[in-house]
Amino acid sequence: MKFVVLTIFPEMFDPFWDHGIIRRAIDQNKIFASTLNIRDFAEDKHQVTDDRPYGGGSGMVMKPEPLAGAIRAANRKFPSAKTILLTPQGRVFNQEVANELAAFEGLVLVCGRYEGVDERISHDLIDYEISIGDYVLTGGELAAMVVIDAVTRQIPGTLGGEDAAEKDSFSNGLLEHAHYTRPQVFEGNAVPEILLSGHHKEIENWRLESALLRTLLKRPDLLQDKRLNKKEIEILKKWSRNIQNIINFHHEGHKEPKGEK
Ligand code: 4FV
Repeated sequence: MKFVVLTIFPEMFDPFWDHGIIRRAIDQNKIFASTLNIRDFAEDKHQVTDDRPYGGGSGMVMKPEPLAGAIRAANRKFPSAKTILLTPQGRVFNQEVANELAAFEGLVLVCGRYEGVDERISHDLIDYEISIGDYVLTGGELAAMVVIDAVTRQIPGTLGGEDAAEKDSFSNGLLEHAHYTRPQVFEGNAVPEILLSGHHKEIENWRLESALLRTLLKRPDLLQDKRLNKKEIEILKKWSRNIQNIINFHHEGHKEPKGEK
């Protein structure tokens, strides 16, 4: 996967390229990462990349010429790459979008600044518009880093275990199960016994129930969009029976509530 970031602040990416899984992926040639300074494509001697908006109003707009020059240079270098503009106007980024982008050979990421970029750029030179969320940033650089980070994780081998990404949050449409590591007891809180049992099947079940419960409590919306498999439906049915029993117990007088483990 090739990443080319078009920005007027390329130095913002130095620490990003230089740490953690991104650094290792670069060292292992799993990804190729580079920046192009949009200023270098400004024709005037002051390398101006912004100007006042037609129609008046506050703020500045990124000029089309330097941007078009930079995008065309990147496309010449990586003809098969898709060109993405980071903008609040775009398709909201999530794991599904990350998986789709990871299938491309390369991504040219265009980072806007000021009030945004001249509309003629989006219209003629951009393949996809991506937003990392419904809020306004001072620039597209942080959004580009978010996209590069999430896409890099989907490149086989960047996470160490070949299949690590498959076990991710959202990879199966659920939030991730609870994680524990040593010490076994921390400030009086012990790690769930099952995780120390070595019973891999039971541990797997526990983790599925943990992921389902956290998703049910924290992001029930995700359960709406997800196709639940037989096992997941079984667990939800069991919980719903338990909850119904408790409700019945409280409604119909205090017979011993029947509960299922
Ligand atoms: C943004 C977002 C974002 C808009 C004007 C940069 C700013 C400024 N990019 N997801 N949300 N961009 O707010 O991607 O040029």
